[in-house]
Amino acid sequence: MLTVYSSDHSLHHGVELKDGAISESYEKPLRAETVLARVKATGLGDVNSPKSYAPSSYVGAHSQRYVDFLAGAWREWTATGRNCQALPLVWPVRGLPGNEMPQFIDGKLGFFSMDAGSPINSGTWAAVCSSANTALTGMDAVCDGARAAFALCRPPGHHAGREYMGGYCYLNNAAIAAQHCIKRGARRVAILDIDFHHGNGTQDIFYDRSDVLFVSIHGDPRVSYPYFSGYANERGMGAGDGFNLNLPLPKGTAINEYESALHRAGVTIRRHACDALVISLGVDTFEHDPISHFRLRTPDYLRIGEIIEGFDVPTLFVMEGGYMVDEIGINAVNVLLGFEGRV
Ligand code: Q9C
Ligand code: ZN
Repeated sequence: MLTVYSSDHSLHHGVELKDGAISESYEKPLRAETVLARVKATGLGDVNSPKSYAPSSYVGAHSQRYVDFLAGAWREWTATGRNCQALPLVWPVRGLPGNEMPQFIDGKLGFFSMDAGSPINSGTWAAVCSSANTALTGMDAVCDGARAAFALCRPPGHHAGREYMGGYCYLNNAAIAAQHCIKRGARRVAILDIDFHHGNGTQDIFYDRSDVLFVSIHGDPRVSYPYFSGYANERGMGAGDGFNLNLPLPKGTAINEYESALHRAGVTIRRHACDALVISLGVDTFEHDPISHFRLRTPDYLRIGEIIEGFDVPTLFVMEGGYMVDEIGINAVNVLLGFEGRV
């Protein structure tokens, strides 16, 4: 299958607040480079650069004012005389009114974020646009008739909501691709999120819609990030009631229980009778992932790809998380090889 990739992702290299100190983020450029190397080593298929899209292509999944904030954040931050990475430090929690967008950058950072996991530096916006354009280019290939495509996106996207960044994410690449597919004439799209973490941002964007089904398999939010969403009773609202399915699983989940959840997801996806399927492909479900708690092993990813192929829908794979860099390439590409029957 076609892979879409740009080295522009490396313009973004963030920091992480962890254990009371600041360090290099787990979400680093070597992740995408390792996946690309494995794509080439296995001969998965052609590797194309993303096409350019106007930032208006991101509106729909996101609000105009949020896209404007991301585009201008670094300039507004450095205009205050600071040259370090920008991180939010104050949030409108329960009990604070929090409805007014602040004018000053420090306030905007909190207004448009869910946590301090998405630092902004000089290259962030260029990398973020390139990542979204990678997903859009992959979706155009699928809309033009490809059985499948792989958008090797970085930074990831599934924690980014309609109006917020967080969890290493800025623009929601999978949601932007799904929205683009609808805009190109699809009646129904499904998004299946197999990253270890709940795809809270994707859920947020489509929660009140019936045209885009969202299904997520993830670590139980009672004990895993993002903690405040991903529970089974979140089923959608209004027209979207019944079009959001969360399948939380306990810490330590291995392939047998994971496969059962994947088959449950498949039943709901088939019932949706969609024109296209987007897979939020995180491989932080791996047994040795440094920040996650499932126990999937390298051959299990081949099986996951085989099962997804059986859903029988044109499919765009969008790279999300996975932080065990040594094995991120083999695990992610195993899903794609499994999909292609190369097992
Ligand atoms: N010490 C994605 O996988 N940090 N984002 C959790 C770990 C946030 C993960 C705390 C993890 C975000 C795309
Ligand atoms: Zn994740």
